[in-house]
Amino acid sequence: MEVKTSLLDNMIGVGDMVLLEPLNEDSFIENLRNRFDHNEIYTYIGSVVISMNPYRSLPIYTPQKVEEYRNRNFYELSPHIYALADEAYRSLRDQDKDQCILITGESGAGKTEASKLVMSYVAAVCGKGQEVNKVKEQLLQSNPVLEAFGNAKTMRNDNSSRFGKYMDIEFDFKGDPLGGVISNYLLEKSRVCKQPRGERNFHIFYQLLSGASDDTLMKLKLDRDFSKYNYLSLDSANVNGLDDAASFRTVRIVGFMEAEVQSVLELVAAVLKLGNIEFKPESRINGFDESRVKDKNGETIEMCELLGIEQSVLERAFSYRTVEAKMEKMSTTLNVAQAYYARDALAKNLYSRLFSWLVTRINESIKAQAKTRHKVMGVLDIYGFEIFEDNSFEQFIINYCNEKLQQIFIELTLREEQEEYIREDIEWTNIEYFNNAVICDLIENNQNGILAMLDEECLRPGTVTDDTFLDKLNTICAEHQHFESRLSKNSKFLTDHSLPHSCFRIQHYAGKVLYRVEGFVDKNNDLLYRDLSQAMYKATHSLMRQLFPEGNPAKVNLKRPPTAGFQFKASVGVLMKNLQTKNPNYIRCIKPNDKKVAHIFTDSLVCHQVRYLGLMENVRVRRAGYAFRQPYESCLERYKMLCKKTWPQWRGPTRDGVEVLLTDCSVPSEEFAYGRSKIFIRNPRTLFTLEERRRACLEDLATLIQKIYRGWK
Ligand code: AD9
Ligand code: MG
Repeated sequence: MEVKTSLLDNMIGVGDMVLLEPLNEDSFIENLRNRFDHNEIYTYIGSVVISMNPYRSLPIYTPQKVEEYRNRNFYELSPHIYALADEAYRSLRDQDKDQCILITGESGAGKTEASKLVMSYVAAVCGKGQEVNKVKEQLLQSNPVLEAFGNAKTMRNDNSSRFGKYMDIEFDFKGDPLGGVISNYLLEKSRVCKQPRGERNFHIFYQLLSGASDDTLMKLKLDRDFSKYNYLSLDSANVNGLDDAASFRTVRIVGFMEAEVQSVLELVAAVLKLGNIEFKPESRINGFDESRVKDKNGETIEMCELLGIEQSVLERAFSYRTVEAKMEKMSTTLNVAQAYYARDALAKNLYSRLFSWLVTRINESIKAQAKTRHKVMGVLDIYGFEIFEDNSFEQFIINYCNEKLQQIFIELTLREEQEEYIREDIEWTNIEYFNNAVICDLIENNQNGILAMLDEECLRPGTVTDDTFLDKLNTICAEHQHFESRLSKNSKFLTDHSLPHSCFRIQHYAGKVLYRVEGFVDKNNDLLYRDLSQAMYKATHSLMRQLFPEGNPAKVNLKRPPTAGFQFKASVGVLMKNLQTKNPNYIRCIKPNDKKVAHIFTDSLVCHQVRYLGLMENVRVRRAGYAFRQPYESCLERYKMLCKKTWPQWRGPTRDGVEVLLTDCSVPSEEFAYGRSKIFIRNPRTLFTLEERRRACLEDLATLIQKIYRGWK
């Protein structure tokens, strides 16, 4: 007979922080460290999984492990991300509840890896058969291609996601996967043209140049040498542990047609070529400098050949710009700086639109066929909170998103907890903790939030600069308790003269972040001169045309497109609404050190993350209530062997059976409460004791069976 191992077996430290005695920050971190040192990277806070990044591959994701965790109760085995995935999948399949897996943590903490582990676990345990396997394969294969185009090496993470991703996996009533839908959030497109020191451009550029065959490169008119391309940073072109050439081969197998792959790669090549186009001034009689393409190495010609654009059309778009005032069109010249600006804007737009197109195209191939979807599991893997020395619009957006996620964590954990107590008629006292709604409001309030003011500034006629935007913030946000700047005009307080000029600081839930306003207006505006989109629309390359629909002269739309901030806020709003309808499962990822190496656990770094993730508060909430709850039927079924009166069969209401059972096992009455349909147990230790007794019982039974068996022989 199989003897199951329980959570108590070989336990290093405590597997559930709820059991920690005494509970304080030091003991919390000590427990994490102790477990981390013994390769136990997962620890629970009730049903929340804390995941420490081991920075090396551990043998804990084998098919045997999958089998071990399959169909087992959450607390039965030692903490593992598979236990959470299993629980979520089973509630979806058996209890008809839509689920979402929310993975949070800072850059490099292991969110993307965790999301892939959850997906591969669910793929391993759900449904079988040729058709189902094809669906699973397609879902899993979407990862490498999105990572190639959307991830890059940063200082914090060699494979940092530079976009947010949410994936709904759809299931039928049996729990077989039908397909999926991916939503992507704001790609950090500034990286296409410029990367911070020590960082790289998106992986695909390096993968293409190192992994493609000579023949492919020749067709794309590309050179294998990274140093030939202005847009590729050289100081960290080769990253330890990343095999660009090998990754390129995996990227290619995603279910695209050969012609589509070719056409995507042509656009990637076009971006590289764009970066090499240079400009020179040409003086005009009236004294203005006008920009001209300086084509020493034929990059412009090659780019035009690749895309089927007439060279004169492209060159003109880099020298002139049509402005429309009062319905009249006028042509003005671009100087050299403006031409470079236009070139980079085109490269960024081309790349980010290509990325969105890829997501749409992948969605077409993974979407559920005909059958109606029954239940959904959403997996959210979004860029982590970022605090750099130099923080710009991108960090502001990323951190705003993390504020929203924290908000939903607060709302859902508390709401879920409270609602259940009310539903089950259980007494409950509130626990106070910091609610970050006030910071979300500072950023997103429709009237005077930072995003609204940025939009107002971007749309205002007259001279608009990053400094006028900061002036506005200084006037309007001056008195907000989470906003600081050097010069808050109206403010009687919070003017911090130690802050640099042109900066403002927000006290996020995760810490203070200083933002430099330079580039905010421009990045939010995200302008692309119409002359350029019209030039792109004239290309014979059909994907290129598709990416610039506004270039169609027949569809001249004078309305300006929504700003980047506005779009992001709207899509985050939709995401939050979607998440709120689902049952949340949390994975809180922690990064053990800043060196990206195994075996090092830096207390101060971990402590900071524990604080801002609100993990201590999480334990307190969990401890104040009941750590464990189970429907009467399952509780009785599982433990009835511990009591003569309930074994082998209890006749009567199950609630009474559970009462008889717990009394018989001498569980103190303050340890549990009887809800309408469930038993609530305050301390997981009680549960572990029951589990241990049950296991001992099973062992006795196993010995007995063996004896009988031997007797027979
Ligand atoms: V970011 O916000 O996208 O910059 P993530 O997604 O939180 O970040 P990621 O999952 O990419 O971090 O993990 C960073 C690296 O840590 C990975 O590339 C792995 O090398 C390493 N890692 C993370 N989790 C595990 C794991 N469970 N086992 C082994 C891991 N290595
Ligand atoms: Mg990631």
